Amino acid sequence: MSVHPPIDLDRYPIDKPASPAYTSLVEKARADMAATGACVLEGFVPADALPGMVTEVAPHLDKAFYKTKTHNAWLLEDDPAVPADHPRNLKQTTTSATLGYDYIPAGSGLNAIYEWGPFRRFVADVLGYGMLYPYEDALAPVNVLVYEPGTKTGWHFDGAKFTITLLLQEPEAGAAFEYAPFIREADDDGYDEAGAIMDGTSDKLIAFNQPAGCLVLFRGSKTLHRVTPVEGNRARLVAVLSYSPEPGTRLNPTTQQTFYGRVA
Ligand SMILES: O=C(O)CCC(=O)C(=O)O
Ligand SMILES: [Fe+2]
Repeated sequence: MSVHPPIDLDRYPIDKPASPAYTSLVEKARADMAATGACVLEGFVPADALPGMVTEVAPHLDKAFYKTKTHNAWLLEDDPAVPADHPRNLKQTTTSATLGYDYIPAGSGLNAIYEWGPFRRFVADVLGYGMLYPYEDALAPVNVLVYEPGTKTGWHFDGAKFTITLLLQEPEAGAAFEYAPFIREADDDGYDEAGAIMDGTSDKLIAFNQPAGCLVLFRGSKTLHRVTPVEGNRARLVAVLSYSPEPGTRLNPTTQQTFYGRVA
């Protein structure tokens, strides 16, 4: 039995990989990734499917890991070789909460998208991987980040090479996704550029408000990014879907503890 995933396949024909429409969709997405470091697909989930997807996760949101985390943008221990006001050690605060995969209901719309082969194929084609694999981890494969009013995610680079987010519920205001691509490269930690972004003097910053149903792909390990505080009364709910270029990827217990506040 296959559960039909809630994706607008007329607009995004990822179920027809041999079609010219698929080829041009992937080409456009790749060009956007190359030019801006991200690919933004509005209306990926049709508006009429979103309330149901929110209802599926809503009863579990109190199980998310609510915390105030202080970190630097590299999500590493501070570097004692440079001062506290060096970009490498600048303090960031993250107050968004993370719901682990074990609370995403089996058979939910989110899981239907995550498990659907053509979705994974599409993401791999856009990012240039021959194949991608689901995480084999109790907590990491699909998360929902809960941004209660006033909460935010501070400047950081992700540990994973690429990140996929799907907005389930928009806040009334605030919560801009701000990012600067191509900052950290294999041969460059990107301290100078990151410093300029964090002190507001860079012209490399791109900002947008992700509407509900919008899928975003970006290269999180090279892209400095944050989410500004949610304003108004409605929480921002965003799903994060994680795949790996290698089969069998799981988090170590320390990483689980850091991101989910527990080991599973
Ligand atoms: O909330 C978002 O849109 C991005 C979250 C994020 O950057 C992260 O969880 O690493
Ligand atoms: Fe991130």
